[in-house]
Amino acid sequence: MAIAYLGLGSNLGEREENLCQALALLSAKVNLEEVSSVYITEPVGYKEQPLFLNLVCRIATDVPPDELLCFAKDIETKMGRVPSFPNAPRTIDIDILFYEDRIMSTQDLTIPHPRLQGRAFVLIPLAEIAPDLIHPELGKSIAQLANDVKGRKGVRKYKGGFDVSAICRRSF
Ligand code: PH2
Ligand code: MG
Ligand code: MG
Repeated sequence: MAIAYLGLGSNLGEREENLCQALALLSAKVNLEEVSSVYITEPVGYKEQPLFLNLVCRIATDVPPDELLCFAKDIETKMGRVPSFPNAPRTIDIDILFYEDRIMSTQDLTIPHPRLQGRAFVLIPLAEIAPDLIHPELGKSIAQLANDVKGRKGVRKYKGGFDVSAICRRSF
């Protein structure tokens, strides 16, 4: 099975519940292996919006990247996300960060995620569960990237990780 890392974020509605529900919905089709702590993070890009809750997770799956993207988008839609402007507030965002050490780009999907190296809200949670993972294009570890990234002060731990097995037992 392939190992992939996903980044999740929510800044509308019941943010913690949204993250939990998205993980539960993901676990219907992929094996949820590890989930980081939840971080409260200042919005990057468009600033005039509520604080985000962010986390990352590691999954194991036979679902190929393009299908995984469709699955993630379906969950976003099911959870009430409506199309808006880039960086707009959202009930849930699910991004594919890495898929094995695959480097690929199509119209809809670029892996590794093209902006992750500049995002403390991704790198800090990722460094918690995968510090030694090497970015296949940059040749640097996640620990190094997280250490060097700007905006670290805007990312604070909010609560410890969810109980993965409890999440997978939940149904929505
Ligand atoms: N997502 C964005 C843009 N800005 N800022 C934070 N703190 N967290 C996010 O998840 C986030 C963001 C676009 O997906
Ligand atoms: Mg995103
Ligand atoms: Mg997205």
